[in-house]
Amino acid sequence: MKLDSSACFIFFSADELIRSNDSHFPFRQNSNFHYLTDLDEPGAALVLVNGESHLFVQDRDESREIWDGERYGADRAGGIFGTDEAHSFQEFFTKLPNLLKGATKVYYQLADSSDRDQRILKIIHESIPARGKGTLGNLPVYDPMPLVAELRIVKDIGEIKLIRKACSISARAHAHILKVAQVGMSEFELATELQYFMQKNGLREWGYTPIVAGGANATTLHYVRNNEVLKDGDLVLVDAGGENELYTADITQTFPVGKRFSEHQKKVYEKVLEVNQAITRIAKPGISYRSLHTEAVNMISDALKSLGIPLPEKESYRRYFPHGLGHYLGLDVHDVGIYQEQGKDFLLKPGMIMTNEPGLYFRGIETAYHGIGVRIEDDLLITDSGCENLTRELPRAVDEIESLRA
Ligand SMILES: [Mn+2]
Repeated sequence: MKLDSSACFIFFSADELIRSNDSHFPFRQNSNFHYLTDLDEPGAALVLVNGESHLFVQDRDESREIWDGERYGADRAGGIFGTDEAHSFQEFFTKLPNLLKGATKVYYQLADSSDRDQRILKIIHESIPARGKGTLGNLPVYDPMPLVAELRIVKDIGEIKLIRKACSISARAHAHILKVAQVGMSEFELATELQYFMQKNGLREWGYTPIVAGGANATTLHYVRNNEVLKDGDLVLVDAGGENELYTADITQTFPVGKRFSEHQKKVYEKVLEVNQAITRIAKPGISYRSLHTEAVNMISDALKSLGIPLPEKESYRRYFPHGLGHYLGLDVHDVGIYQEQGKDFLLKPGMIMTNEPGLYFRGIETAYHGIGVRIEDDLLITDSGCENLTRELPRAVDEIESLRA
């Protein structure tokens, strides 16, 4: 990645979000801001310009800290987070004009906060005279996202270590609920069993809203109500993962609420598992995500035919497999990164992490499989020669699952 030294990069922390009245959602830092600073406070900004880094943080304030806890403050933050300068966030908009003086372009993500956009665009506009008589027009503003995504798409050793732990604990949490799920339990109670195991083993937060979908609820791809009762004879689909220092796992398993799969459920499950396992065998550097997706589509189409489902058109499989094979994984569950570059497929490289999540869903169509939804999702780290399944501690075979359910 080539960076223009006269560019000025501006990044903001996430804002706190109100849940109800005086109560906030748990604070979750903006992923880019965390990636670039490691600072997990709200009310902060980072400016990179002229080869220097400037961090802006909340002031120390005992009257607020008594409610919300200790803050770093500018005096300490520079040393802790390794920036060249640290300032009070109160001074951000008064210091920005000076920082912009030698800049020829600005990287700032517009439309994240309209209030912030207006203040920054105003400062950019007002900087015209300060940039000298040869200046005409505003500094151009670019989205920093493509550049940051280019950095984030390949994980370094430290990041892989964090994701490996998130994946391992989450996989074992899934294995745990294979043992404790019961007929008559609510979907949210099962989510809590999973969360209990994760938290007991060191993952504090979900990486995304968990999906616990009994029976036909599994055919709603983003079912998050999780408020129904698990019934004997149904499958339950659980898509959930924990976060380790903001890096998340993303795992889905599907298993019988009772002791055994029905014949129809088992057929569907085994077809999906075959696809999942085939992808794990072939994922490696130098091939594209798209080619893996195409392989999955071909296998799913063959599977549907062998289940006796007519596929009159080329795209008919989409009714039963409406999503992609997977996505990149990292700080965001659907992590940043491109899948195509100038019309060409982007090729996998060592250090990239992607999910492998084929599924089959029988919704709204009268077949013998009506109401069955199965997804099997693992997290694959691309290595030098192939891939490593980071979530392999979760048993997948029908007989393993049935023996844990018995
Ligand atoms: Mn996923």
